[in-house]
Amino acid sequence: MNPGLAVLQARLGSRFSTDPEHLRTWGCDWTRAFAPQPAAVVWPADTSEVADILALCSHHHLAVVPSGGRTGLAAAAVATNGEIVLSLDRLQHLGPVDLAGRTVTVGAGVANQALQDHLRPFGLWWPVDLASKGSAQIGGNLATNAGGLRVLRYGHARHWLLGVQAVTMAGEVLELGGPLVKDNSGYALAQLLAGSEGTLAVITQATLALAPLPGPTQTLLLACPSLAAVVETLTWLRGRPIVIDAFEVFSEFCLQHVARHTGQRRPLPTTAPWYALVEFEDPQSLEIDTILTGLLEGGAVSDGAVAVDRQHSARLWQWRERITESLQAFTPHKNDIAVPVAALPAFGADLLAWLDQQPHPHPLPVAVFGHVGDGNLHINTLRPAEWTTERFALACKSLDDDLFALVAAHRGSISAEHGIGLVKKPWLHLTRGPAELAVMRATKRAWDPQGLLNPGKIFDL
Ligand code: 2HG
Ligand code: ZN
Repeated sequence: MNPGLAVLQARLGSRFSTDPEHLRTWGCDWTRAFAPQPAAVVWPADTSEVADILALCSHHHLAVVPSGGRTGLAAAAVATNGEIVLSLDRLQHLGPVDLAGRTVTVGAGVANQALQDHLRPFGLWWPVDLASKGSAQIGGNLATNAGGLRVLRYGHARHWLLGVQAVTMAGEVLELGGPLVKDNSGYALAQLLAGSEGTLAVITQATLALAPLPGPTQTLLLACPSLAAVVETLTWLRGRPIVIDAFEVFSEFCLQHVARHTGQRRPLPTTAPWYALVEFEDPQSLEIDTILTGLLEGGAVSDGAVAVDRQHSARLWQWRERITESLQAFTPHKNDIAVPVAALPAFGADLLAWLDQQPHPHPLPVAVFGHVGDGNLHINTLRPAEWTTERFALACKSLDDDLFALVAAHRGSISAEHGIGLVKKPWLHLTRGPAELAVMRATKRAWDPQGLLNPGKIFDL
């Protein structure tokens, strides 16, 4: 056994665990394709303890996997190989809200929802809005550059990051950026950590930029005959004098799963292959009914519902927000791809034609949903009950080869918002060139020369 484990245990006492239940729970995220096998889990109390632990692990050559709310879908927070899982759960500090600068500084372990609750009395929020907001933590939101439901209007987590306190694998505490709105002095290292998936340094605290809470909004659920019609609808709406907060899509197949899972009554009297869920700021100058009539007359929308109050809006959102949980029982193989928004109709047609070609008698059921306004689709392949996990994994691997080639052909990305982690690593070269990958590897070596921090994630060295 590595002697570093005994030293860690002696230092941390009950905040060190090798309990198999703890190893299983903290050793993985929402992905299920990799078996968690960490050596131990540690729960540091503050940044200086994170620094001590990392210095000690470096000294004893122990690899470390940083762990937040564990809601990731790319296995970036899975410890498969005897690593120490470093949980940020205890870094719960919620700093005072700086109203003049519209910033707040919080611990990495603060849950996204807890942050929003802290900000609401001030009429502010951190506009990274995730379906998993109850568990997902700010450190993880930043480390994965989380996207979510409002990227169309606000952008990814990276856009709302002013500074971080982060600890390198050598145990050095870095203060990168801070409440300065303008700071053009050299490389933006805090921004580099956003999306680095815990491979460069461990974020322990972040200073976040805040936005005013959106005013009253309107929610529309629209039925569309094709993915092309969904994009046409987006284009039409973008030509109107309205501010669109979200523009989401899901297929009839997804709707059926949510209906079965939640027992909700269908939202519209008619069915359609696709549905768009749209939210925009209440337009002062335009009647919502005028907008719906315009959409129905244009032909890209076959039916629609306007939320009459907040409860109705929340019910409409459930059709989109509860898709992931309603598919969970089918151990879905997940994909998260993006193409330029304008390429979505052509990509969608190719995607559907390709799905149709899959070998029968076992065409795999596929749920397609996502953030159309960002050109981002989630493609979840469901495992038929009679298929073994191995057979399913093999089939999905070969489907992924084809799917990612299609994505690359449409100048897309193999990971729009979930990251690369372990899951997408084999395909990164399809959309990132050799020179770019070489710079990424050199960057990793500069931050973590021993390669001990979240090893094997994004790429191999
Ligand atoms: C969402 O948009 C999440 O709901 C999860 O990114 C996507 O479950 C998925 O594949
Ligand atoms: Zn998503």
